[in-house]
Amino acid sequence: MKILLTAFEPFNGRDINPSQMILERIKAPEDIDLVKRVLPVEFDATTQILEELVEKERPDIILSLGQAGNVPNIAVERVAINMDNCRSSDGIKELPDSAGVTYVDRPIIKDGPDAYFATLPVWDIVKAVNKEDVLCRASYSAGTYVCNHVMYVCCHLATQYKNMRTGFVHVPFLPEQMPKGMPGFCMEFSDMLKGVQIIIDYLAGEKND
Ligand code: PCA
Repeated sequence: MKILLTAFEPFNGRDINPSQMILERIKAPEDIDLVKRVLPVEFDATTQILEELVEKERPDIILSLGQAGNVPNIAVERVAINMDNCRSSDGIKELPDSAGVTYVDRPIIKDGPDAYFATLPVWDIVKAVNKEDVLCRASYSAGTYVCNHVMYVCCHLATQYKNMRTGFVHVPFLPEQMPKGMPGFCMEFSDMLKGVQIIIDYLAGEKND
């Protein structure tokens, strides 16, 4: 079995992205071909990279990782929506992607479905991680930035490559990423890494049962 694991480069002026740090340290389970790829935080480039990677590697599973703050838990995303949107929810600020591109309410795939659901077993993953005392929850929004974009593109590809399943996992802030003096949620790196390794090991074992 082949698993494609993706993560993201740092973005928004930060110098680390824990999703990339996790990807670098994840160990391939026995008998699993684990292909790793760090993606730029760019809408258009990720679409092309993923299309080419999937065509070349033909993975059975794509698991994508990214970072999202404001929660204390690992978040297993259930839904990706057909929308790229760089605008903050108060309508005031816009965060261009790392290529300088700003999209507002733009469909990812013209005439694509409004949403796709993750095709990996979200509840099984959530239970497997919590069982080992790492806080993990299902999430019903991956946002509208490049993480949601990647999840949507992977779900769309999974409709073309019928044996391929895909899902997305957000990890929270690391303690050192927290703005000084501001209350908020974060998670130790060792817990994030443990949680994602549990997910990979679970997916590797699942098909062998
Ligand atoms: N998080 C961003 C993009 C890259 C990342 O790690 C997001 O949630 O869209």
